[in-house]
Amino acid sequence: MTQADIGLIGLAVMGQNLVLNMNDHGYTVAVFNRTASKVDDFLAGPAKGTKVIGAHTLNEFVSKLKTPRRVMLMVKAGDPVDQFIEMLVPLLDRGDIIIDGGNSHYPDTTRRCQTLKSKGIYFIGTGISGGEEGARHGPSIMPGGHPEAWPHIKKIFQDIAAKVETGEPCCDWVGDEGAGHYVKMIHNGIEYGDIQLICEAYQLMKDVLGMTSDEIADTFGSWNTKELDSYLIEITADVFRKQDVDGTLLLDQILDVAGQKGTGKWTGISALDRGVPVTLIGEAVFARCLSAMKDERVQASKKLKGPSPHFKGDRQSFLKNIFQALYASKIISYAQGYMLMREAAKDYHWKLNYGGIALMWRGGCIIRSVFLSKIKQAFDKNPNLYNLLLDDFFNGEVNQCQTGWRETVAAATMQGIPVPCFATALSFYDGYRCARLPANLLQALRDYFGAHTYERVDKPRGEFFHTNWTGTGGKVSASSYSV
Ligand code: 2AM
Repeated sequence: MTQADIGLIGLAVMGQNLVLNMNDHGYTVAVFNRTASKVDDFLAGPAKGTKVIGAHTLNEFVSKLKTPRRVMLMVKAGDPVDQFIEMLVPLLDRGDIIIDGGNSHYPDTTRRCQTLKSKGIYFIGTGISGGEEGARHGPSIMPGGHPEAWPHIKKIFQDIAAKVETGEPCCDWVGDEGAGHYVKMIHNGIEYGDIQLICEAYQLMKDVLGMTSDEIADTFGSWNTKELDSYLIEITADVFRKQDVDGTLLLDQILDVAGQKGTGKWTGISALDRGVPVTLIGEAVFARCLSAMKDERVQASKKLKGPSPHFKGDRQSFLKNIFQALYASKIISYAQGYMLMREAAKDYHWKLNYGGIALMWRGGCIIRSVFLSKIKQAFDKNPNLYNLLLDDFFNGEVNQCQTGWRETVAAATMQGIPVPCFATALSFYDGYRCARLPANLLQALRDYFGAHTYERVDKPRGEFFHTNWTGTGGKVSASSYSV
């Protein structure tokens, strides 16, 4: 009987395409799906003529697998993953491997690692990015979990992953427990930021410069040959050329209400939990929330006054400024994302390979870009690089873009155009490079109204002082509780 190299459960489009991708690379894949008819449809349709083996029960599916058995789940995140794990465990042996390739939240992956370890089953939670196309022809794959399982899946995963120009696969071991899904979550958060930055550039081009869709398409097309060379900029140019059935621009018919599935929000929550100022992704999530308040915005637009956009000046230099604002803000966003990964790695005792993560994102995934090679190079040069902004290359790039970036934020503000991500990136930059922030006043106020105490510049860190600001308060500080 033919023995499958790997089994995959969940024949939605991502699952199907991964199976076909594995098949192309010479692997025999067994497949199963809750709705068994989809197995037959797949075998008679997209998988016709391949070596894919169908199974109609879980027992049959497991019996087709070589040992150690490798079972990949591509089912809806949440309960379905736990349900399948529960059904699979009695059918598997010690040393077999379950891989969750869905968009699971990383704490679930960590929990599953712990539960399965006690049963002798290895577990891997892997982020997979690149959409349907990526899954079919080479996604970015970010696996984490039990490292003992990695040698058993490394070859398959690296074979099916996207490759960079040098031939390196966009897949490497990320770290223990939920590290793979954590890094995928950060990828998605960064994707929220990248998209919002593009949208802010679009609004300035359209509402301030009054550019036509063809002009905007050409501009993004030319940006795609420069430092911003990336998948998202490339498809943006395409979008500005896509006509609706009646020959008008399709984009103009699309409602300005953003959807979201939660990974940007999870990134923001993780940033707040760890106290890391990932402001750009936060603003990108809130920008989607604001867009979703369509009816309220329509009402407010009739009442709330502001300047009407108009443009005087040199159009080409304003466009260049927008480019610089986008590029500099993007650098800030990635620096912030990396700051968050570093803190999470500290909290969870993960050893993350930061250059490797840039390489995994370099190809195959939605945020793929030439820019990520520069991040890889920065970490190759200095694996202990504390912040991307401190790398000479990125420091130089931000510096070069600074004037255009400031001009863009200033012009947008004066013209009444919202640029939450350009602006928050600039505020972060100015805050990060500020040796003395006004938080001395903040501490004074907290001590004034709540006796929360403060540290002094002329005393060692960790010594706390309280002042009786009005002369009427007591001497007792509130250090025994925090609000
Ligand atoms: P289905 O084809 O039977 O709906 C993506 O939705 C994949 O996850 C599909 O393969 C789907 O199976 C599976 N899925 C969704 N919810 C599920 C559940 N509660 N139990 C098992 N599989 C589920």
